[in-house]
Amino acid sequence: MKYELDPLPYAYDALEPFIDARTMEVHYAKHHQAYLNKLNEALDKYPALYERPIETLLSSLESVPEDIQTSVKNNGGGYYNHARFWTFMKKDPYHEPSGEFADAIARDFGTFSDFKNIFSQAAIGHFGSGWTWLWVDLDKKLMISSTPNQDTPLNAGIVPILGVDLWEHAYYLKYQNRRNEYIEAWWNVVDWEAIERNYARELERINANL
Ligand code: MN3
Repeated sequence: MKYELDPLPYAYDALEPFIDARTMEVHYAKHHQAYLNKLNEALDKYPALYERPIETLLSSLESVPEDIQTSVKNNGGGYYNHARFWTFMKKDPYHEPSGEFADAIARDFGTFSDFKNIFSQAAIGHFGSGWTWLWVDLDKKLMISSTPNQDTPLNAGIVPILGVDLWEHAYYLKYQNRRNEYIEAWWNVVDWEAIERNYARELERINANL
């Protein structure tokens, strides 16, 4: 079966005033949809690949036929990155992490505010389009890194637990070229409960593979 878009888990205007409704609508219904359409178009030549979970497809790109590898990397990456991105946000979230995840932030970055600064600097400093991610390494340490374009960290065996879209289409309508203001506003809609669950799931996955 072809890949499909999950419904956006909230209304287009749910993240106002931090992320405006028009941006959310264009971002989901046009950009995310276009990555999906192009991914399916590429896979139409090799329909057996539809059976692979998207994570598997992207983490083993070398096993994808060469003539569609670039398209799967770019459009499959765009499809996966955005599907994750929507779930990292919600309306009126708790504004600080708690529990084990909060302890890990303190251990690896210092205060919560230190963590946000380091992550924001990585996102603001990333040249051009891409994503900044938070993930857990094999020593269970929290790590921050960025990828260009629609590349995913899955290629390197990394499953991100949080990430922010740095493409101008994510913020240009409201913030124009002011990526720093967009990132500053974005923190207000990060769903820390979801990120805590992602963190717990990653620890389980890492423990299971050790
Ligand atoms: Mn985007």
